[in-house]
This record gives sequence, C-alpha cells and structure tokens, in this order.
Amino acid sequence: MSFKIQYLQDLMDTVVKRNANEPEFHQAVREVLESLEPVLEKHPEYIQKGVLARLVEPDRIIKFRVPWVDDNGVVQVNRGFRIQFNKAIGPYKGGLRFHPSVYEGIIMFLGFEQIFKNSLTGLPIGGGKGGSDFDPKGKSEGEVMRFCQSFMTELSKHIAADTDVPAGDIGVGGREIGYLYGQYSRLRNEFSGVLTGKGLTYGGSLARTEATGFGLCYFTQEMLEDHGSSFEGKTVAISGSGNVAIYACQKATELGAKVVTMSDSNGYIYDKNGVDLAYVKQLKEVERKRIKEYLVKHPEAEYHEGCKGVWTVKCDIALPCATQNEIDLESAKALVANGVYAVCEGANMPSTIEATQYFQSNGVLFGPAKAANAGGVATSALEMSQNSMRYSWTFEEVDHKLHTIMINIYKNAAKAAKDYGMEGNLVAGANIAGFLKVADAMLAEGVV
Ligand code: NDP
Ligand code: 2IT
Repeated sequence: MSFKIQYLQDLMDTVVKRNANEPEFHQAVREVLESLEPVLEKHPEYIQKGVLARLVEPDRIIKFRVPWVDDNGVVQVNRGFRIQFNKAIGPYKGGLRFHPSVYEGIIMFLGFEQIFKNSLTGLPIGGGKGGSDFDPKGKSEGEVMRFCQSFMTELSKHIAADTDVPAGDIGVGGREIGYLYGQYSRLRNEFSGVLTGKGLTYGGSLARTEATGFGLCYFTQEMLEDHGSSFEGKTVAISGSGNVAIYACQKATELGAKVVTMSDSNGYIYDKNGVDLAYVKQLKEVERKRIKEYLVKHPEAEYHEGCKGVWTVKCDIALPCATQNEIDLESAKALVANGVYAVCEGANMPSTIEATQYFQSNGVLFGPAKAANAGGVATSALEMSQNSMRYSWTFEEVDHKLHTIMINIYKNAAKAAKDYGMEGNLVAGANIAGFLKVADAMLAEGVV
C-alpha cells in the first residue's frame, strides 16, 4: 500500500534504500508510519522539524566481533550488536537476543519498536536493542559463560547505568544476565544497575521474571473487560515455551482460563485438559529440554511437529509468545475460522501486517506487541528505580505497579485511537500514544 502523505512515502523509500535486505525493519517502520498519518495531518510540525526522519535512523549502530573458545579448544567467532536507537525520554533500554537468526535487520526492528513500547510504559526509558547470532542451545555452561564474558568485554565500552541498560530477550535469561553482569562488574570495578533481569541476590527485582507474561495477561484482561468479557472459562492457545509463554500461561490460568497449547521451534503440544505448567517449567527452566518431552509425563496429550500448527487449534484467545512473524495470513485465517475472539501479542511483531489486518477486519480484539508485552521492560525500569534507591520492593508492590501500568497502557492506546478517529484500533492507538511523548521530547530538545 502507498501512503496518503507523500512525505511518508518518500521517507519509507529512504528507509528501504538505506537499510536494504532488512525486511523486518521495513515492516516495523511501515506499520508505525501508517498509524501516524492522521497525527501528521493535524501536526505538520513533526514533519517540518524532521522528527520522523530522525526517529527512523538510530543514534548509533555498534557491531563487533565476539571471539570465544569452545570446549574442544577451537576458536569460535560470532557477531555482536547493540543499536542505540533513541534516548529522547531516557537512557537506551531494551533486551539482548542470542539466536542464530540474529542479524542487523532483527536488531533494527526490535530497537525501533522498543522506542514506542518504552514510551507507552510512562517511565523514563529510551529505545535500544542488541544481541548476537550465538546459539546458546546445546552449549555447555562453560561455553555460555565464556561467550557472555567475551560479548560483554566489548559491550561494556558502550553501556552504563545512565546511558544504556540491556536486559534479556530470546536466548538470554537469568543465567546469561548473570555472566554478563559479572564481567561488566569486573571490568568497571563497580556495582550498578547496568543490566536488568538480574538475579535476586545481586540487584534483581522481584516479579521481573514473571513480568512480561503477567503484563500480557493484565493487558488482555483489561481489553476483554472493556468489551464485557474476561479470561474466565476461556480456552487459550499460547505459542512458545520460554520466559514470556510460561508466565502468560500461569497468569491466564490464575485468571480462570484453560491453556491448551505450548510450542518451541520444533513443534507444539496440545493438552485438552489444560497444560501442566509445573512440568513445563521443570522441562524448560531446569532441564532445558524440548517441548515434545511433555508427553513423557502426559502421554494423553498430543505432540505435532512444526510450530505453525499451533494456530489451527480451536481457541477463544491466542497469545503468540515465540517470535516475529509466527502468525501469517494463513494462520490468521485458521484462527478466525475457529472463532478466535481476541489475539494479544506477547512476542515482538509475531503477526505479519496481513495477519493483523485480517484480525482487525474480522472483528477480532487485537492487542499489539508494543502495548501488550510492555510489562517486561516496564518492570525492568522498576528494577532500575530500585537499584538507584539501593532498595527493593516486595513482589506484591512490583506486581501491583505492573498491573497499574498495563491498565494505563490499554487506556492510553484506546484513547489515542479514539482521539484520532480510529476507535478500537489499538495498533494505531499504541503507535500514536507511544510516538507523541517521544516526538514532543524531541521537539523540546532541538535538532540532535
Ligand atoms: P525465550 O528464549 O525464553 O523463549 C523463546 C521461545 O520461543 C522458545 O520456546 C523458543 O523455542 C521459541 N522460538 C524462538 N525462536 C523461534 C522461532 N524462530 N520459531 C519458532 N519458535 C521460536 O524468549 P522469551 O520468552 O523471552 O521471548 C519470546 C518473545 O517475547 C520474543 O519475541 C521476545 O522478543 C518477546 N519479548 C520478551 C520479553 C522478555 O522480557 N523476555 C519482553 C517483551 C517481549 P526454541 O527453544 O525451540 O528456540
Ligand atoms: O522486548 C522487550 O521489551 C524485552 N525483551 C525486554 C527489554 C527490557 O529491557 O527489559
């Protein structure tokens, strides 16, 4: 599709030309620019002051070699990235992803999305993202530690507690954050809140582990209640079986739903009795095994090879919590044909643009990632606050703050959509609400 405002079409063309071969980044930018058309019609100053042209170009892209020695004494070389996208409203903030599919375009799309998501939290955090094409799967503890130490040896030159504060994402959980933190602390000889998602013994926040999944369900609950519905008695399909999926499963179940699926990159399980989450946690968080092992304890459940099939399971609510573009148009059609009522995105950009439009034009309640999964980074910002205060809040205090933040994100996105004549369109609402705060800060701070 082309834009109504010629400036946006020209800007999109520039983005595509300047960042050739980065389709995920193009997709993320296109969606935001489309949402902003009605804002720019009312406020041409954002164009005149170059706000959009500056927003689509990161402050800096840091790209580095990560050499490490494997258990056989062989030197391995991976590539590391940190993209510091925008710091108009706070220090760069966003996760690190370790996955073989990581290249510059993935970090660009994630960093760009993070600007708007972080703004939506209402907390003072700018946008950034990083990672590596390193695959932690199948590596020994020693290999993971040496990789993390090498990665941080370079990254430490570019981050600091008031400058850029990384956290986890795919392939980076508590274990990796621990090794990264240890190396930073050693190199700088300081103890600061330079990473979030830390362990509870060295400055981590209670409820950060649960935050993205719990936040996703708080957002979904608010959206459902706004339409006279709830999780109570609903059947939920979840993809993924990592950090976000596990705690989304826990909270959806606590709120009265039955979660019937989980997946990994090999396949998915279907348990019509409701997923045994304690066993999934044991398999995934402790033993680091594949989801198909679920059948060892639950032979009555089904396992299917291939992760796409998860969207053919009949459900009322779908919570994609694995990866980008996991729901394409075909999967969206299958979900709608099975009567899905709501889709809320736990993963970043899990629905293609065509899938999103299909949900919206078929009356499915749709909660976009930037809004729905912002609970993780919001709680990271709460971890930063606690680190600055040298204090820690109880689980209940953090969880309560998270819940309030998610309700506000829903309300602000819904209101922005309504204010700009697109009532019910939370994709547009989230993009607009996230944009306005950053854009106004950029106007105030001048051309930088
Ligand atoms: P984890 O590494 O803990 O889990 C990722 C899960 O997704 C695993 O089950 C993994 O399966 C599956 N997965 C990963 N890549 C693919 C792929 N290419 N195809 C199919 N399945 C895949 O990561 P998280 O749970 O932290 O992250 C999941 C999503 O949520 C990501 O999109 C992330 O960006 C997003 N997110 C994470 C936040 C956080 O706080 N952690 C915050 C906000 C968003 P396998 O084990 O086979 O790789
Ligand atoms: O995508 C995300 O928001 C995250 N991976 C969490 C980032 C963070 O800084 O907690």
